[in-house]
Amino acid sequence: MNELLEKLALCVEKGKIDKSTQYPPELAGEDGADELTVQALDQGISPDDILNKACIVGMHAIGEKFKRNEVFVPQLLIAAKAMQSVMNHLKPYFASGEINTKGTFVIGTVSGDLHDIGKNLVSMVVEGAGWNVIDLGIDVSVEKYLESIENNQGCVVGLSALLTTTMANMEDTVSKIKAKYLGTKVIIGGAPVTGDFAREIGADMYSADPQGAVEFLNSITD
Ligand code: B1M
Repeated sequence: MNELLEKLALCVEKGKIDKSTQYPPELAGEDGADELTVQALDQGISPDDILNKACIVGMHAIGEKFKRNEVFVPQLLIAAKAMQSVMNHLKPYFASGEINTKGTFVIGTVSGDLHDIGKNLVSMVVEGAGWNVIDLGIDVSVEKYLESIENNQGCVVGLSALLTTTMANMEDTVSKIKAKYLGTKVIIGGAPVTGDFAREIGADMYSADPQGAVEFLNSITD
């Protein structure tokens, strides 16, 4: 692989945002994701390659480590920040259609639930995997999900819940989505949620972590 893209993938994985950031200490003073993305574009490396061979590679590596409990929430958050600094440069290419996303993922925390830290992590890791993410936020009503599905035909939907009490709202949301848009795939997650619960309420997938959601999404498109 191109040496510059390898370096960029490492910056995303390690959370090296730009030259001025002191984290991680072993890369202090070196160019970060921000500068390397500019250099890659200047060298004529395609935005598609920057996304697929650096950004996605770095986010995949950190996502796998998080899944294996080798790194924790702060490391995942800082990697997502580095990923965002790459995305800032790539945004115009998404807008012009020069880079195609893998699909659209609509995510939100279900009605009555205000917890968003886990949902935000899933959102960032999925975006880093090359998906267009529409984040509906917290306390999302069924109507808001349905409206977003209507406006983004073919999207995959993600629901997060952190309270045992709002798991009932998750069930209601899944059943109303399936009643109106049967073919729409729904992934659920959050600390109290389980695979058994997902099967019980007719969701297509339960994932314990962001990387599992990415694997499911990629399995749909592959
Ligand atoms: Co709340 N809270 N909280 N809280 N809170 C819990 C969840 C609780 C377990 C604490 C406890 O009692 N030990 C408890 C729930 C008990 C239960 O339901 N059985 C609880 C309670 C009771 C409450 C309130 C009712 C407290 C009160 O007001 N009396 C209240 C409810 C408000 C509401 O939602 N209506 C409340 C409020 C809050 C704060 C606002 C103060 C704050 C949220 C801030 C925020 O999110 N911006 C908060 C917090 C921070 C927590 C704890 C401490 C941490 C949750 C968290 O962010 N974890 C939590 C206790 C705990 O877990 N130790 C607790 C880190 C996060 C990365 O993990 O969200 O599980 P998690 O996400 C993981 C996976 O689950 C997965 O990926 C993530 C990364 O691995 N995942 C998905 C998540 N969503 C996914 C979706 C997917 C796939 C994977 O696909 C779509």
